[in-house]
Amino acid sequence: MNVWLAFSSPRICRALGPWLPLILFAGCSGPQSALDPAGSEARIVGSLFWWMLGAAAVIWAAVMAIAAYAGRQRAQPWSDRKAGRFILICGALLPTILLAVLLVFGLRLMPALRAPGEALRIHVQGEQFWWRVSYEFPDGARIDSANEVRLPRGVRTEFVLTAQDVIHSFWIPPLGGKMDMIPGTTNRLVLEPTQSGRFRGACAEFCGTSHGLMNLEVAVLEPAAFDEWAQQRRTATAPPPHPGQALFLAHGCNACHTVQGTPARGRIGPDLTRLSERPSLAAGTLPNDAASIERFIRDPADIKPGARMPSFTHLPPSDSADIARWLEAL
Ligand code: HEC
Ligand SMILES: [Cu+2]
Repeated sequence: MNVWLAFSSPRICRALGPWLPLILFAGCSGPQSALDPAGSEARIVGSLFWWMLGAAAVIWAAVMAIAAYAGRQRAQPWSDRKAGRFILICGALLPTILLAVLLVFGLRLMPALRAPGEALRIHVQGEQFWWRVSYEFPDGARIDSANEVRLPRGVRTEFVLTAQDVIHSFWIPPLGGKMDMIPGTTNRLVLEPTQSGRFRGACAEFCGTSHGLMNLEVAVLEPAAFDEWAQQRRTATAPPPHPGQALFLAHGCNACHTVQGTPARGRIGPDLTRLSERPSLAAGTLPNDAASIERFIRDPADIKPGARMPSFTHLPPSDSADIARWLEAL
């Protein structure tokens, strides 16, 4: 049954109406909610939100009470002096005090959001419509990846944010506030995840046709698991032999993509080294399996309008299937 039809009945409307706002609370949890904090910065932002909401409720109630008081019927009109004092106190003094308290509260939270990061630094560059990711370790070693960040729990990690083409915005709601990614400028954001698990970020600045298909996978690992993963990635090994690798090179995919341990060294598109580690494909657009990889290779723009990868509809189906199987196993 169409649920909206139910709302066309006045009786049902009256019965359900008062409860409708509760439905909004369904958005208060999940891997992409700012109201379900899993990081120190998100907890600060979350507490600011609840205090602001509480203050707004108090202000609303006060304004309603003042309006009701001012609008009451009176036998005698107010004198100019009394009316002037009423406006001065209720219209200027009270709002100034309330807003000043909120301002001081907000400003006091800011230094904690600006504390410097620790050892790990992650460079993230916004692209149409994906994320270029490069981990920088204290010894200068680098790991390149795309569309996913892995973070050690409890470490203040510094994100170095830039953009390649247009303005994007980096936002992992459960971990902290958002930060613009601007071409020609470097912005820094420090986040400390406090819970391990999988979360999701999104581009928060309209950046073109597939802006809505630009998600970022986030995996917060226990520090030991993170170190183990980083160590594995830093010692690059060649993928096992597979006919897909030769086809990948023969069809020119290497012009844009890197796969470590192979001759593919392209830098225009996402790094595909160990693609199988990522939970999704094309920035959270498709599940990461051979069938989706093949679908994406044949016609990327069909799945992501405006994607900067040419379509490969001309490939013999057996070639695209082999390439997809090779990538799926990386
Ligand atoms: C002209 C450059 C270019 C060529 C050539 C190219 N790609 Fe891409 N590829 C891209 C770009 C750019 C993206 C990112 C698209 C997006 O998500 O917006 C991409 C994304 C992908 C993805 C998804 C990656 C991820 O992180 O989820 C796969 C898989 C892929 N390409 C495979 C291939 C294969 C296989 C070929 C050869 C048949 C190929 N590409 C040829 C530029 C290219
Ligand atoms: Cu974007």
